[in-house]
Amino acid sequence: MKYVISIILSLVIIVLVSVGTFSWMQKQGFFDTAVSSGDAVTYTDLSNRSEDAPESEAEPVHQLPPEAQDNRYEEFEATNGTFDRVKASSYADWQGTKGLPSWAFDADANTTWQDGAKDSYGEGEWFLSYNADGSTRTISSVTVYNGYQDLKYNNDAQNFYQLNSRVQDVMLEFDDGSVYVFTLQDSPEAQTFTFDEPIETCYVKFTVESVYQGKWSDTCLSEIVYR
Ligand SMILES: [Ca+2]
Repeated sequence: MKYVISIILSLVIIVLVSVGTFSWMQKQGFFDTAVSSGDAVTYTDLSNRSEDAPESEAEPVHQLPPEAQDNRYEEFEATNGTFDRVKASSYADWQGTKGLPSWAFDADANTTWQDGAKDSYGEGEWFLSYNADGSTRTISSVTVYNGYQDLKYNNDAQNFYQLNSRVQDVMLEFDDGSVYVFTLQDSPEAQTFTFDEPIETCYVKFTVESVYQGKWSDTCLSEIVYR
């Protein structure tokens, strides 16, 4: 029994001495790292890195803009090729007047989009063209049929092309961040603009920057064709 008590006491003393020594060494800075005060510690957060993330020659990321998922803008089918969906910032839909966004993308120059902004001529209104499956297309040019083209409303007795407003300056945006601007003539003739290099993109955003003002503030576009 005496031996057992001695062993226990010895162990307690050893533990107390060890703890005391450790505390003293800690206070003396024995365990401090070699970083001197004032050095900034930097680290790389790996939590968002995927295993197969490309290193240097990264593939371009083709991502639709937020408007494509924004339910405030109605989605329409586009049937004139290249992209199969279109949204617009506004469109006319009131008594006696209708101008759906899809009518500027239906391969028919006699059907027409009209802007839905009641207190402006439609400056800043836009179309977003994309595919339902998010896939890309390679675009070399854009052809625009400006204004209200329907021949049955454009005759000697009346001229809806002149009465409505037409688009003047246009801005085009692509998913790689590139931006193109061009100026349309005030003419119902087809007008084509060709890019220096074809652009692979999952969307094109077409924004009306300025207009040729008609008697009415409704700005019209009869067809926009990306090829
Ligand atoms: Ca049309």
